[in-house]
Formats: sequence, structure tokens, C-alpha cells
Amino acid sequence: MTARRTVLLTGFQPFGGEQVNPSWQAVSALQGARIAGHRVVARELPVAFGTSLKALRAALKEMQPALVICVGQAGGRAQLSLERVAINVDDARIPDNRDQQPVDMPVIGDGPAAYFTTLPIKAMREALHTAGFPAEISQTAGTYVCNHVFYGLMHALRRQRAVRAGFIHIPYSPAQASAHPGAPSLAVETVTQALREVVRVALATRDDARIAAGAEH
Ligand code: PCA
Repeated sequence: MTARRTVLLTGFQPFGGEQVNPSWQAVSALQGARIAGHRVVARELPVAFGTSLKALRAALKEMQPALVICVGQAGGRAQLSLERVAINVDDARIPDNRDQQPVDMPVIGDGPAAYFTTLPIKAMREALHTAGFPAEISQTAGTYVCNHVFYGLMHALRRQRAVRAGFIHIPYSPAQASAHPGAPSLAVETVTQALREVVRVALATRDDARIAAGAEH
């Protein structure tokens, strides 16, 4: 078998009344980029339970990537949030873009309660801080479409542990934040640069660093 040389990055379509989704804006800027001998392929996922995962699974099959990082917008968060854990529940506060609003449904009927990311998130956070990007470890990706995709991603790769995968939430872009007074934001170009660094570290790090980054609440 030939070595896997593709990095799959995904972003999302706009949702919740927004005109843009900075996750796709940031990820699409890396389409075709070469990082550490790998080629980046960017894909946009629909903000919809079910179909988002179908699209992701098709991309995994087609690309056979070495590394997968899904990215989503988390309005209100101030930093890049490196997600630690995906949980097996869909509980939508607002309907998705196809008007579905599941409440307390499993992502995968017979799946385990949770999956951990296989990205070296501590080493990634450290490298991001060193490079001057705001980043944190997050203990929850929520219960909406992002967690749905994150859980489905980890489930799809559960027998392919060599394929690193995980999820990163990002803040609003400045243009979005201007319509949400007081909300923190991060420039899309900054997010793109940070993602490039994240990919580099994920490809270069075998064992994650042991750095305290827990939370009391
Ligand atoms: N953020 C949503 C779904 C799509 C996105 O970009 C979430 O956090 O679930």
C-alpha cells in the first residue's frame, strides 16, 4: 500500500442566520497547500444531522487521508478550541439547515458513549501559543452538528488508529462579531495560519505532550 499523503480539512456551510462560516473560509484557503510532504484537501460540509456525516464518510473513502481535522464555528468562544472528546448524543438547540432538530438521540445507535480525539492536542496548544495564536483545550464540542460530525469521524476511524483525527472550534470572524456586540473574534487569515501550524504539529508529533490543561468546570 502506498503511504497516505493527504490531509483532509473540513469546514461548514453558514448556519443560524449567518452569511458566512469562518470555518470554511479558513479551511478553503489551505486547499492544495503542501505541508510537511502532505497535500491538503478542503471540503465543505452541510450543517445538517446525517447528511454532514454522509459527506464526511464519502470524503474519507475517496481520499484515504493520513490526518483529518474538522473545523467549526463556535460563536462566543475567544480562542481556537482544540476539542478533547466527542459524545454520542444529538441535542439541537436550533434546527439544522434542513430543519431537523433531534433531541437526545444517539449519533450512532450502538456506539460507545464517547470517543477521544486522536490529535496531539496538548502539543498543538503549546505550538500555537509559541507561535502567538490563542488556543485552549475544550472539554466539550457541544451537542449540535459539530459534535455529531466529530463523533461520526472518530467512529468511522475507530479501527484505523494510525489515521489521526479530531475537531477544532474557532471564534466568529470580526465581520460576524460586529453583528454580535461584545462577542470575541479572530481574523480568518489568523485562523488559517494557525491551522497550518496545527497540521504541521499533528504530522510531526507521535506521542502527545503531557501538559496540564484541565478545567474545574
Ligand atoms: N458550528 C456548529 C455546526 C456548524 C458550525 O460551524 C456547531 O458548533 O455545532
